[in-house]
Amino acid sequence: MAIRRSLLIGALGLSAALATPAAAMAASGPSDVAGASQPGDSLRALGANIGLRIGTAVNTDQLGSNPAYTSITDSQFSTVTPENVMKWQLVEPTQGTYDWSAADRLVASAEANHQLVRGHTLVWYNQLPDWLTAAAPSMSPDQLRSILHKHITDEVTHFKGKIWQWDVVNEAFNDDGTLRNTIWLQKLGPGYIADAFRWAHEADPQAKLFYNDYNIEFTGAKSNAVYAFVKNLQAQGVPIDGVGFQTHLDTQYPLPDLKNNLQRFADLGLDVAETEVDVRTTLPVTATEQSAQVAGYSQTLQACIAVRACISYTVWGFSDAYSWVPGVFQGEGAADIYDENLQPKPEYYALQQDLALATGAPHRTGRGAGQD
Ligand code: 9MR
Repeated sequence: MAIRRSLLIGALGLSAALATPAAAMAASGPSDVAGASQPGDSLRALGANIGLRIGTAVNTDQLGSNPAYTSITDSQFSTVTPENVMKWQLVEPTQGTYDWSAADRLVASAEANHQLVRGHTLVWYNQLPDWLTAAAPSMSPDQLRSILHKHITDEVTHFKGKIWQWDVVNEAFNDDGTLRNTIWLQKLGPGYIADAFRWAHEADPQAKLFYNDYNIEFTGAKSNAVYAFVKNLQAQGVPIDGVGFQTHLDTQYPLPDLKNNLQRFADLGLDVAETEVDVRTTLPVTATEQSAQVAGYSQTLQACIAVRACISYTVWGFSDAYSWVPGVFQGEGAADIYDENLQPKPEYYALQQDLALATGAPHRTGRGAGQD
């Protein structure tokens, strides 16, 4: 009780920072904003107090070459996800010739900084190599199956023992709950998903294997379909360990029941994770919209904190300088927790505050996420 009271007092200070980020900057000083001078207040340290890994997607062009970017990545986060460099298009640009260099650099950096790695992603319809996209339509199902089997086996084997969670299959469902009409579904039928999990498990039995998708954060046709599908995989003995909720939010859409939805998947005996969190809005950002963004980050983190099986909370990049959003949603952006100059935004302080407030919450102690 006493701990909780003192945290509340601490949080009041953070609330003031939320209201006036400039005041917070002035109070904490510029070196603090990169998380360098107060390691105990970093997201990763506060997450560690409650057994929750806090992660980011990493742009490997910036990691190592941009000192501020690198410092924030290393100091604030305890898991990293390659934003692109483990995708098939990047690792096998020419059939039979692998290029693991960028992904290997990220894995080495993670090891050096005591971070775990979320592998992303083995089976997707997007970012496939051109040679595969060109040849797949004329391949027989057996040919395509053996290419997919080889891809999964080779990639998982290459990183064996170094990946905490693999996004084995990504975005296999449509918003209406039907299976997405990909080359995999067309040629191999729905069984490709179970096969992918079995093959990944054979190559690295220790890695936690995840199904990952967007628009499954709230209950509805899509999340109900994924729920039924993974339940069926479990019934067949398919080695699936978790479901990743990407959590790409937009301030114009509500997020009704994330916590209850995470909990129903957890009740299947699965781990759950928020894997790609960002909260976009229309530009230029008004104060009202930014409040909604802050609330979006807070709501998503609080839901993860409240669900014991939620083992990691990952933002899809931390800086507006490198976000995928403006390239895809015209006129939208500012979706991240640091601004374009790599300074923390109120969204960052909201996460920090929520983690600080959760410290001592009894239901989170003893989580098996393996903190450093
Ligand atoms: O952030 C990634 C961006 O750099 C790529 O161009 C894009 C290609 O589709 O993929 C982005 O990451 C996606 C992730 O792999 C899967 N979920 C949606 C993410 C945002 O599009």
